[in-house]
Amino acid sequence: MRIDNYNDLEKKCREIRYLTFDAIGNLGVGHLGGCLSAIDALVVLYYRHMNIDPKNVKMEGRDRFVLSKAHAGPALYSILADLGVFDKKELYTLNQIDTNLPSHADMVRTPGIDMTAGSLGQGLSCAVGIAIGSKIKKDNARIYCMIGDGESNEGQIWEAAMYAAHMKLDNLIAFTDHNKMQLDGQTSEINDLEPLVNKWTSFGWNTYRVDGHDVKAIDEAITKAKEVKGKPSMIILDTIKGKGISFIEAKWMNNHNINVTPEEHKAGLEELLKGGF
Ligand SMILES: Cc1ncc(C[n+]2csc(CCOP(=O)(O)OP(=O)(O)O)c2C)c(N)n1
Ligand SMILES: [Mg+2]
Repeated sequence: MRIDNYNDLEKKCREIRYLTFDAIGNLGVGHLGGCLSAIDALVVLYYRHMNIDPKNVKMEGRDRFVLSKAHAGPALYSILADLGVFDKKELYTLNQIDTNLPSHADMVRTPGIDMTAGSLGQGLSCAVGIAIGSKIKKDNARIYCMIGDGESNEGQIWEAAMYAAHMKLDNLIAFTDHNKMQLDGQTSEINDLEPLVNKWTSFGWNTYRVDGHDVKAIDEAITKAKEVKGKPSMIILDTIKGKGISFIEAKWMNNHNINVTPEEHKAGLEELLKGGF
């Protein structure tokens, strides 16, 4: 499960982009922009850092991941399928009647999902609660969470931020997928987050800001964050909404939840294949 070198991690990112785009393309619609921007960090996390057992997803003391921007569920499902938590064939049931893979990640429906989310703003609070529980149980688990930049406009994020620092949750490492776009506009125009590093730092968090498509930079930030004592850590990922497929990236102003025509599906897969697996 663990991938030791960065070339292979980059290759895994391309494979996960392929699986995710294929599943959404097969359905014909989905949250492509925010899935594709998140994939590199999710891959680094799952293939290098998460202490989980894909054969026993409820393992006591395992690390947890809360995908607070749960509309990126399809990206996480591709990773769980690739790790063998469930069959890759299930990816092609995405968001269809009776599926185990709804568009938004749901712990009741999908093996390997640690928390249900979808109502933006709530997942970080859940992660704080899980991190407190883990401290009480002394099970040495790490709790990871990913929020969006648009999601960071929710007040509840900042309540959770304040309380995590108050509780000195050094077992909590969160990411902001800072792709600069939300559902229908640019975060800088809707409710600007900057200076974002200063905000998290002043809320008492150990904070990094890295290129969210650079697997080495992401890996180094997580590695450093794991060593920090007495504070939670935030890793702000500068990302591109729709990263990895040129014509989806080009629609950066409008690639949040979009239709994929059969022609686009084919063209996107071809482009991803050219990157090489
Ligand atoms: C409380 C709440 N309000 C609105 C929505 C609808 N919604 C889903 S995704 C989204 C935009 C989120 O933007 P961002 O956090 O930047 O996500 P990303 O760009 O990574 O897709 C919105 C408004 C929601 N899921 N929950
Ligand atoms: Mg965004």
